[in-house]
Formats: sequence, structure tokens, C-alpha cells
Amino acid sequence: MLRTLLADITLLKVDAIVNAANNALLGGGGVDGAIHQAAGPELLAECRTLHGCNTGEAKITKGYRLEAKYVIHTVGPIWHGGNLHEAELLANCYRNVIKLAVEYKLHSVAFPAISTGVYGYPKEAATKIAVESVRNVLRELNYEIDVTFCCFSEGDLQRYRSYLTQYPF
Ligand code: AR6
Repeated sequence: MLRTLLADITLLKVDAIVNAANNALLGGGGVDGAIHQAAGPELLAECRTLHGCNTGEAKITKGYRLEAKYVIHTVGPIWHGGNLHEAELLANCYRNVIKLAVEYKLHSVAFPAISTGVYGYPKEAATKIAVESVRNVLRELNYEIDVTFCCFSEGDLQRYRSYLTQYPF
């Protein structure tokens, strides 16, 4: 099931929250900073053992002081105008997060709007990629999981809602 919510992702009680990280996986601003702040220094210590992450890929850690059991870290593309495989890389983030969630047999996962903050990805296009890539990979893997698109602004919430209403399946 896919749903949207206006919330601070660090407060969600789900099996895994997704972090929109950078290649170093050593923290940063935005949602990454908020997740590290809420999870505590143990998260950074585990991240150090992962030796970074390529753009479009995903790595899992424990959630430590978060309500979520796990954090799945993924690295979205920086928007450079659309000709540097940004769409494919962003779709890979969603796909690879879901693949890890399936591998760990998770029942619920919450995504932020990856790449649409500091990394500058156009929001409308990013919403479509988020919803369609999650749907496609779940269909391919024939797996049921509760997916929350956790929005951090009214504008994002409206965008996800209207996309899901317009394209319900
Ligand atoms: N809960 C939910 N969503 C949030 C939260 C929160 N607490 N805080 C921010 N957002 P961004 P990016 C939303 O910039 O564009 C970091 O420094 C935010 O409103 O966090 O992928 C990393 O270390 C936006 O919709 O991630 C990287 O260097 C979305 O999360 C870089 O930023 C993503 O915004 C990654 O940039």
C-alpha cells in the first residue's frame, strides 16, 4: 500500500526510514542531518564501517535511538539539467531501497522526497519517479509492504496526493 503523510520522518514508527544521504554516508544537512541527530552518534559509527555509497545505490544500518528499526541510506543524483542520467539514478534509489526492504523482510518503509532539497531535482518529475519506481519494483518482486511518502511541506503533500489520485494504480 502506498500513502502520503506530512511529517518529520525521524518520528515515524516504521520498520525502516530512508535517508537521502551523500556519497560519504557521514551525515550532512537536510533530512540526513535530522536523521543523524535523532538516531545519535551510534549511527555515524556504523556508517563509517560502510565506506560510502554510490549514487543510486542503498545501504542499511540499524536505527539506534529512532523509533524505526532500520535506516536505509541511499544517495540521490544532483540535478544537472537532466542529461546526466538523473532520472535513471533517482529511480535506482527507490528500487534499491525496496530491494533491501524485501531482503530484510520489512513490512513498512518511509521515504523522504530524495534529491528534491539541496540536490535540486525538479519536484514534479521526482514525484512521478518516486511513485512509479516503487510500484514497478513491488510488482516485479510480487511483494506487499506499506510504503509512506513522507512529505515535509504542504506543497509536496499536494503533489504526491494529486499524483496518486490521478494515477491510482
Ligand atoms: N523529514 C522528512 N523530510 C525532510 C526532513 C525531515 N525531517 N528534513 C528535510 N526533509 P534534502 P537531497 C525533506 O536536502 O536533496 C544532505 O546534506 C526536504 O524538504 O535533505 O537528497 C545530504 O547529506 C526535501 O523534500 O536531500 C546530501 O549532501 C527532502 O527531504 C544532500 O543533502 C530531501 O531534501 C542530499 O540532498
